[in-house]
Amino acid sequence: MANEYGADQIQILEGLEAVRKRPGMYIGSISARGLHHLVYEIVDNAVDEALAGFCSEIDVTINEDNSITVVDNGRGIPVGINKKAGRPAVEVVFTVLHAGGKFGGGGYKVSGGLHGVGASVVNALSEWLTVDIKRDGKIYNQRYERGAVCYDLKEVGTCGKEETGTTVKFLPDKEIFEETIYDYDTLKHRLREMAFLTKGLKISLHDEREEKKSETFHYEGGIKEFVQYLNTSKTPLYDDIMYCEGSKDEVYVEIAFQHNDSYNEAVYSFVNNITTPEGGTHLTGFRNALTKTLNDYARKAKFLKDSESNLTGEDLREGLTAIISIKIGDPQFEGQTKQKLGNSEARGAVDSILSDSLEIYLEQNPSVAKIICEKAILAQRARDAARKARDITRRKSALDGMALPGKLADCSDKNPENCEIYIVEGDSAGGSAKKARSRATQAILPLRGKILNVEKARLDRIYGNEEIKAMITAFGTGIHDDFDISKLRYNKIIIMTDADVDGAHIDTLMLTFLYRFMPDLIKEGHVYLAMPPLYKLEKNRKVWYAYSDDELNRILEEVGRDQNNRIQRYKGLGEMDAEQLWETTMDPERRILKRVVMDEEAQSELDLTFDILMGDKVEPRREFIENNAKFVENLDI
Ligand code: TSJ
Repeated sequence: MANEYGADQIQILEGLEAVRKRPGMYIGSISARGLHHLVYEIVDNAVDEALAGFCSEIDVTINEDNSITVVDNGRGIPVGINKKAGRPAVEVVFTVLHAGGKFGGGGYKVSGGLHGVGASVVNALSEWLTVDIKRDGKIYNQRYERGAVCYDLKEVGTCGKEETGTTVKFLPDKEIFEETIYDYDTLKHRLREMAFLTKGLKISLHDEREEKKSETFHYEGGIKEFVQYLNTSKTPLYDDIMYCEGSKDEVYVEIAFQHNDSYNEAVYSFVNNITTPEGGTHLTGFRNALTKTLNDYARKAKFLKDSESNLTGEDLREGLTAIISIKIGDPQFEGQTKQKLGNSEARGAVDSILSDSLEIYLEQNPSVAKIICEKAILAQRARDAARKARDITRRKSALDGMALPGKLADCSDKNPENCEIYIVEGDSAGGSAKKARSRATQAILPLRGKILNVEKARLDRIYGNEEIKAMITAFGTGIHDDFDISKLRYNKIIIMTDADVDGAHIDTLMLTFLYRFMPDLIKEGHVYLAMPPLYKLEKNRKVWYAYSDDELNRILEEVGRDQNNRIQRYKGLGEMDAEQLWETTMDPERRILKRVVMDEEAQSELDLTFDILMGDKVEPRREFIENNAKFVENLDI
């Protein structure tokens, strides 16, 4: 080693050794999540340079060996001797823990934020890391292995004087990480978000592995374009995207929003470019300003009469897509997961900046103001109607004890532990299922046609829907605040639909309803999908059922592909008689069920996966199950 070993160097190695011993403490996890964090950490440093006004482009490459290269065209990390450490500043950046912001040149340090742990942590957790700096017409280079300096910073060439920038290349350490393969889409998602949050900054991503890919994200409009992007598949209620920015009490605030014709609120908040899913003071400030300013306007413009009550925040945020992005010097995070912003000055800053601009905007754009107020007034009415409908159902169930839906063929066993309910698509399949079932323990509830998409309907329509009302009363648990899982009347809720596209769509709609209104049923593992067979094969008076094309081929291999084979393709449950339906899909001894589960690792909560459960007597389907166990249905359509 070229450099001399003093007390300082030993301390440094001890510091980075602590990172290697407890990586989770510094990057959260050693799973794929932590692996990707390494990239964000390095990119954050380059974004800081952009925020300081000296960098316009960042290039990220996943190399063939899953190492990562990040290049920026900033000023280049300083190479001069840092007085305190007696080493080049760049070496300090990569070898001293928490050295990130020590010599910052003003502006906001993104990397000081929520998971900003500094480049030295990335270095400590990399098999190797190299840095190349172009500055003052020279190119400098240094290499590290598992955090240790390989050689002193050296000059390796020259370049044009105005040519400046930093290149960092690193290979995550296989001794540390459980997963070392980078996922293109994960990086793409975060880099696009970064580009939206930093207007004017151009960020490119390249994949140099087998399937070569490349994309560039560059938004002059910043978060205004972010809102436009989020509303791409929606129908905006007006053309403008409201935008404002400003600073107060050393908090820089940027807000963009636009309403669409849906009923969902999609408000995302960020602090120093990091998402705050649990909100905090900045979100509170946003909500206060929006509610107060719009109510003041609605009264002044006589959309609300003196006798009428104020529009609630919830009403005003129906169909709202918004981005709130603030930059703050010393963010304080609170709550159990330390993800909720606590700085009180952020509340005031967001509130006053939005209130001032929104008031002026509404005055100048009365047609937009009118649309927003009218949408909220409709939402208010729907909410009142929904409350009344809910009160009626509550009173009903209190009076009649249990008024079960007429279409339900209930089971006779009254112990929920033994009972299951089949939700069946269509009256005719429902009829077969009623004949086929085991009366003691299996209840049948036929549903007519497609069920309501609860993502696209207001509460009053949802509560008024016959199919949904029937399910709610049959399950017995109530919904939302009234939900009580101990009242569940069936241990298994089994959705049984045709094995075709329409059936899959109905499954999705059903799961959306259950996920939104009774998520605990899914969390506690009470929800299942039935698996009807796709084919029936008859030969010499013997019968086989196949649940996939692969399985059909396998059976054909076994029994021989003779002329006299009779293969029937089931197009729907209705084509099976009661006996066949029992044998293939409902008999607990022989059926296959998929249990719907929430995927803990998945990025979105809405990702549901399936565990597959089999009847006891079926052996040859194992392969099929292995092939399908990873099936994921994304409900966010
Ligand atoms: F994190 C990191 F160190 F690995 C890293 C830093 C990685 C990458 C890709 C870029 C950077 C980085 C750092 N780009 N630009 C900078 N800028 C500075 O460090 C810098 C430059 C000049 C001055 C100055 O005051 O003259 C100050 C700073 C902090």
